Amino acid sequence: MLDAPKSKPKDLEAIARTGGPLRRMAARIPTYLTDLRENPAWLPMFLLARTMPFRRAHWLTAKPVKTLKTASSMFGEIKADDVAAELKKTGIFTGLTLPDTVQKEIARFARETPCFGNFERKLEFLAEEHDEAERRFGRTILSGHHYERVLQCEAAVAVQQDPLLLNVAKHYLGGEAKLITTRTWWSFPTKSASEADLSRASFKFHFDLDDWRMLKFFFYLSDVDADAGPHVYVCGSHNRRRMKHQLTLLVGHAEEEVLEFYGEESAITLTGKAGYGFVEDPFGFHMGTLAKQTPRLMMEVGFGVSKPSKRRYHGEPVIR
Ligand SMILES: O=C(O)CCC(=O)C(=O)O
Repeated sequence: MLDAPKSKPKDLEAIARTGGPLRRMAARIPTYLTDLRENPAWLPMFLLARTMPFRRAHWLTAKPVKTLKTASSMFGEIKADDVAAELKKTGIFTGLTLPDTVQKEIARFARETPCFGNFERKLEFLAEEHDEAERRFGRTILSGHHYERVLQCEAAVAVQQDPLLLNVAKHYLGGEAKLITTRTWWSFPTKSASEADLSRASFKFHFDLDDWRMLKFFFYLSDVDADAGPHVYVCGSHNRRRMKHQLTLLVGHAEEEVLEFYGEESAITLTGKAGYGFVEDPFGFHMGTLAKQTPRLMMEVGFGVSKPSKRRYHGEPVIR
């Protein structure tokens, strides 16, 4: 058998996992420039939405929302205002479950539809061929996104369009809440990830800054235990930020700095069976850990308050 390959330095996944902060920022410059060209209002958001005074001012502009009677939801009788109240308190709500048939159908789609490795369209392969793809492309492949292909999956579109999601988003973000992302992706365990990859991956706490106010629904489409790359969220970090983390362009910070400020007990590791779902304010610190044993399949449906960007709809960065 061939030796497992090591990542090339220009690989975005490798830079994100193992590059220094400046290298990580430099790798994102083409993406930032694209966002700026598409929507010049992105720049003030990018610079100011990380500071608490500007964020709070922006939250004051949220349009009120009335409790409307909506069509029935695949999630049952969950009340949007209860979810929003929990989100306001802790930044996360963990009580969502996809119906079995929906979860199975999206997982089938994701297995049978080729994905793009490490955010690169030229690394196209089926999830079951992951090991072979690493050898073929000579790369460590940690992720595989389906990008716009997810919209060919009726079950995934049904989740995206479920009335509970928009209703929760409106109750939390305000009446102007709108859909901004839909993506499915694999996180792969890889024999070729070095110990350094594995240990650095656990220092990847970050917050998202794609909009002034955001909300992300995540659904596991495979069973996720401690070895399958569980998502970690720091409760309460959505509305409190140390000054040092407001006055830097970096969004990723060292685990010990984050936990020292919010307390170790604030970090929750989300494990669950396929179908398990949760919704979080992604301004709170969070991370996806590296899958060690089994691949993780995840779906995200995100909401924001500004004009949606074409690029971020499926989480695709710009690579030059
Ligand atoms: O893969 C994960 O669990 C985290 C994803 C994430 O960090 C994000 O969407 O910002």
